[in-house]
Amino acid sequence: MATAARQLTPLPQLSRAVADWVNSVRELTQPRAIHWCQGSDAEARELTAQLLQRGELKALDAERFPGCHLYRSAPNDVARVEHLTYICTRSQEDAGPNNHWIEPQQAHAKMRELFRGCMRERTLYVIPYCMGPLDSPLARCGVEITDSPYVVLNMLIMTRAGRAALERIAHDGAFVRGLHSIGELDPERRFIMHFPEEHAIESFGSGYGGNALLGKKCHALRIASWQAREEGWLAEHMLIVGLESPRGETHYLACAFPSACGKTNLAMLIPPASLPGWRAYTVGDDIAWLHPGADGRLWAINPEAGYFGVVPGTNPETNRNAYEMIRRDTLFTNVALTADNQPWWEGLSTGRPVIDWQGRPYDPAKGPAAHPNSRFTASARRNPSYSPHAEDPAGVPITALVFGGRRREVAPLVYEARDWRHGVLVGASLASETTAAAVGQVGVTRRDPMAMQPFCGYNFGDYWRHWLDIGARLARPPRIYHVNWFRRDAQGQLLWPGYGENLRVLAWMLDRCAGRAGATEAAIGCLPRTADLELRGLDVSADRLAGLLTVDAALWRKEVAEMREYLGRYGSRLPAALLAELDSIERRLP
Ligand code: GTP
Ligand code: SPV
Ligand code: MN
Repeated sequence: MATAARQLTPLPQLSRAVADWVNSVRELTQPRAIHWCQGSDAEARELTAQLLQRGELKALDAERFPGCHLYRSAPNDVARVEHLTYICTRSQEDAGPNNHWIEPQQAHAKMRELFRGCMRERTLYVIPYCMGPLDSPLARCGVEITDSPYVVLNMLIMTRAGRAALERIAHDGAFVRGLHSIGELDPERRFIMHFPEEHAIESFGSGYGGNALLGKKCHALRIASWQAREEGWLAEHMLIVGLESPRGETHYLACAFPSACGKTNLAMLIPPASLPGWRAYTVGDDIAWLHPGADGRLWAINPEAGYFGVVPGTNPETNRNAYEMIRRDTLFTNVALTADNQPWWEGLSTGRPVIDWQGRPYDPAKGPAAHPNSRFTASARRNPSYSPHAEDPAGVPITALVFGGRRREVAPLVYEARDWRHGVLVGASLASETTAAAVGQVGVTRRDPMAMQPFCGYNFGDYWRHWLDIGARLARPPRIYHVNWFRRDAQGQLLWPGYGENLRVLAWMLDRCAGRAGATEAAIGCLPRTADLELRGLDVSADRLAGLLTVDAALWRKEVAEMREYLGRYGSRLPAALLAELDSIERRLP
């Protein structure tokens, strides 16, 4: 039965394929109205006004936080749900041991029953969006259908959404289909399904971040990683930062750290005062699409247009850029409030929470005031360190790739891979303590290859092979590094100050790439000696530095054995080159 759904805005007759799909979803979900997103400021203001009126958004102190709002998600819906996230390929082997899998027809049938009639009292929003600059040949488009106006507001900030994207879709003739409904926010009826072979996503029952803003992890990583293998590029969970040295040269680094392990902070880094002449420029804070260029270098674009960043820990000392950025026109999710209606979170040294993230009077006995995974949504254009090259259609050339995890021991502050092939093993070996960004236990060390464990849309064995193939195509490949800002001493104290001071480590990398910096060779790769790092003005004792740069052979033997066991799970899909690299490390260990 076709509904007489009211069209709130005229259907742009640009793409027949989009219109046909919207019609079929309308028949399935039975919305009361359809709204085609235009992407204008007026539209965002109108949606905000509606949400304020319905009590779903709260305006924050207009004087100190102009244009800022608070949204509280359902308390059972505050992070990604990896156990409910599936890759639905025809062959289970193609999804690999790294993904949950359901056969696609079965998955569609299950989702169809959930979506049937689910928008009856709701408006269906059609969000055409472009991931990447609208004029970039590296950008790719999608359309998200959702019944959550909060999702629309986020997508308007996070992507290039609206009429211009629809025009590009009409021109490209292709788009990723993302269907989303918050359903009843029932964790028992919550699934995030991906169909890489169909370039389609179906997400039901969650309104939160990576589960619901389908352009982000679902499209730009899970589906895009699949597209990237088909087309010969890489879709990665990486920030992109440009560093201008006192010599006046700018180099770009792309860095993969797992969720809530420091990408946004490194992307917006403020150089320490003791290192004059350095400047940092943000290109992206979460996702990089990397393409081999005609010049033999690797080129990167940021597919996103905004930041969906971790709030706790943001303050003028750790990240002044973010702190300034989120003082206006920002959408806060799940932070606490002060008595005078300002947002508050753990890690702020000023103000005091009186209302917690669930809207209850704050009681320390009930846990933190702000949710540990509370987030800000802000336009990249509001970032004081936004790179003037962030929207270059060709992207920026990458000098170094960096992998990093959150590890209290084993991994030193930094080491350098011998070559691309070794670097792929370094990425594949990434392990990190789990964080509040996903539902589940926090602080458990798990393997998270390339920081893509929750995000790779296919078998990791095939993915590592693809990485090796990309390297073989690069005449001037970036050097590859591993970092760990989170190493601790025996008392549990962090050894490294982190944040802006991380520049010292990045500067060493760039000097290495330019053939200027020294290193010492260890079994796991090359490490700086204390003398190779610029330590002027840094308050870290020689003991702590030594601790940061130690490679404990016994711990590394254990690490290699764990890695061998882990890689073994990928059976015949595992490239033999990675085992050869692992053997070579083991042979070199004292
Ligand atoms: P996602 O958005 O989940 O992908 O996270 P992210 O990788 O962008 O992490 P983010 O930069 O938001 O940092 C997460 C948490 O780690 C915040 O609470 C930060 O304050 C903290 N953090 C970031 N960088 C550092 C660092 O260099 N040292 C230490 N100790 N903590 C850091
Ligand atoms: C992450 O968890 O890595 C994020 C936040 O960047 S989310 O959009 O929820 O995936
Ligand atoms: Mn992320």
